[in-house]
Amino acid sequence: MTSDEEPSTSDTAKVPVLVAALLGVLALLAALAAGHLVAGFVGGNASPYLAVGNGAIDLTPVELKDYAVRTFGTYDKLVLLLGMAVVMVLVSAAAGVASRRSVVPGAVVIAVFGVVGIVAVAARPDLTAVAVLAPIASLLAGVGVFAWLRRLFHTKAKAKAEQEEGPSRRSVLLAGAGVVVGAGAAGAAGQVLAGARDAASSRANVGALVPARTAPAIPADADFAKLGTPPFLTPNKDFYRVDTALSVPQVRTEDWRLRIHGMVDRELTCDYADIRDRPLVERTITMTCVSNEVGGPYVSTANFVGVDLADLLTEAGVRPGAEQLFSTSVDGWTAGTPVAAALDRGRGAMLAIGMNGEPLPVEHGFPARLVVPGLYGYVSATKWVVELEITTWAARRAYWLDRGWAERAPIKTQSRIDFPKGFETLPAGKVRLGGVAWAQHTGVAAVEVRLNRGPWQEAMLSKEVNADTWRMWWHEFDVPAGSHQISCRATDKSGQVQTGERRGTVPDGATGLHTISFTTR
Ligand SMILES: Nc1nc2c(c(=O)[nH]1)N[C@H]1C(S)=C(S)[C@@H](COP(=O)(O)O)O[C@H]1N2
Ligand SMILES: [Mo]
Repeated sequence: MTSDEEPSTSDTAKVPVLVAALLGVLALLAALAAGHLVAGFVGGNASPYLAVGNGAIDLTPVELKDYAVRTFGTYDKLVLLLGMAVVMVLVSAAAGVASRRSVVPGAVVIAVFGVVGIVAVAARPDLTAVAVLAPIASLLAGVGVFAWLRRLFHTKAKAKAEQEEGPSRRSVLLAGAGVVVGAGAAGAAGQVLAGARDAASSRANVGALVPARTAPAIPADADFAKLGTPPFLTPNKDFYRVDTALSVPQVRTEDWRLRIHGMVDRELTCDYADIRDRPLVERTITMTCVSNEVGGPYVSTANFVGVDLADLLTEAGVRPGAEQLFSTSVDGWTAGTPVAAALDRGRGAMLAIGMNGEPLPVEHGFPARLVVPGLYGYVSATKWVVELEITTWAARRAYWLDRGWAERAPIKTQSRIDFPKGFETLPAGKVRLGGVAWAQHTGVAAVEVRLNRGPWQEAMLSKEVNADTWRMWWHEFDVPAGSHQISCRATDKSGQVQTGERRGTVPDGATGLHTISFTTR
């Protein structure tokens, strides 16, 4: 008999350490599952695990966030969720062990988890007050299951120690297995229930969004996809995605409202029908993220369908002195756009509801988002948008501003080499290279390339679709065997040549020339 099982006075009979740890983990499982089940009724994003993860993202210091994105790329959120899971399992196991003498330490740890969950859910602007029922269910299930299982296991240990008849080994194991099965069933039910109420089913009912004014057809020579550039229009599934949402906000058209207020003559509130029943326009626009490194992938092009932001704002009547269009997403994320850019009809800022012939995909902001040609997404492209406040720069500060990014951020002229790939080995002789360039709102006039720091040579450009979209380019060099380097640079239609000065993405977008190395033999 180990000292762990040493019989002593009544309630100090201890279960083995591993069993004690398992009790903590089972209680955690029950808690998460109960929360997930209730979230199925009150809104999927109320699931405490997701809510805590979302809260963690908002609280994460910028340096750590940048590190996570750099290190894990688009897996950063998965890594966060897994990391949270590991920490929770370890803490729960430790709590179980700490409770070998008394139920109190474990119950306290579970209660603390519960309170963190309640705070995280209550802090989510896209959830209503009933949503806290989910973390409350977690708390109750966690403490309840822990106390119950612990009592069962400890009674058994004590009976064994005192060589008395206690609960059978079988009933104790069954209780543990029951918790696992019950948690699985509750979790799955929550998933199904949330799925039935999520945005996808609402989106499936939207039907065709037929623009009154369609965008000009994309000419066949608008890209060099056959050579290796991206296709001119990015399919929705390939369109880059950048947002702070761990779980995609689920907004149904029937629940969506857009409120326009602040420095306006009359407040407006529109529902989905109000927007889709207007004459819709379609525009081909290339969006870019300020976090795109030189040569990076966060740039894509789509046909957006929606209404002119200028029309909506003019209906509300923008008052003199207004500077900032402060837009808010259902998940609380915010962006600040110059009012002048939103009102400028020549720019064509939109409240978009469609993308490439479909309703907006849920990840891209369904039911509605902003798209402002020529401005980086973080200052213009609010997804799941629910509020437009007309205000000043001094009155409101948008999400990324307190995290080191600039107040104004027009997209910088950039060009990228898509082929050959960096460090590729090719046959010596004629080497074809190509890629994309963008200078939104001014337009790309030329792309030049150079081999091994030689003279700049002008590349062949694809047909221009409009000044707000990217242009593809290609060129050919005669290359002897050896290792080589190529760079590209774009010139916009105002004659401005893309700067070669290397700067990082913070505070207002990276600059520098995309340069790659390859070998020929
Ligand atoms: N609600 C919300 N909208 C958002 C963001 C966000 O984090 N949350 N990110 C912005 C940023 S930084 C960019 S670049 C664009 C990206 O839009 P996409 O994901 O559709 O490509 O959305 C913008 N809109
Ligand atoms: Mo972005």
